[in-house]
Amino acid sequence: MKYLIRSAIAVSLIVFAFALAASAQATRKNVKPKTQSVRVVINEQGYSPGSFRLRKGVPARVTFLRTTDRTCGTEIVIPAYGINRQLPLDRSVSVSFTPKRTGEFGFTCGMNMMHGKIIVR
Ligand SMILES: [Cu+2]
Repeated sequence: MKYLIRSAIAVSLIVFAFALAASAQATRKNVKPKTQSVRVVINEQGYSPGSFRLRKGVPARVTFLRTTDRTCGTEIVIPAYGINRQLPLDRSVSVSFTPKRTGEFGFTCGMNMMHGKIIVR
């Protein structure tokens, strides 16, 4: 009888430990990052990366760096967020916004000739 009780206690302790570990993992997965940041370089090939992902509801900082004078990417336009900024050569320009809706949102140069994509999940 004593043996049975001891094994029952041991088994429930093990189950409890697993349940604790599982819930800790679930909590970690649900924690949203406070900010997110991405760097985009404008070189002779265009935007690099040409598309990137952002999480909805998390303040984002996207930094653009134009490293060439051979493209027309001297301005960055993100219509969905009302962003339109000059990109001086070799100078980082950061824009900040919080993605409110999921979906795909384009960014372009000032003449809408170069194209990139923001994917909000
Ligand atoms: Cu252009």
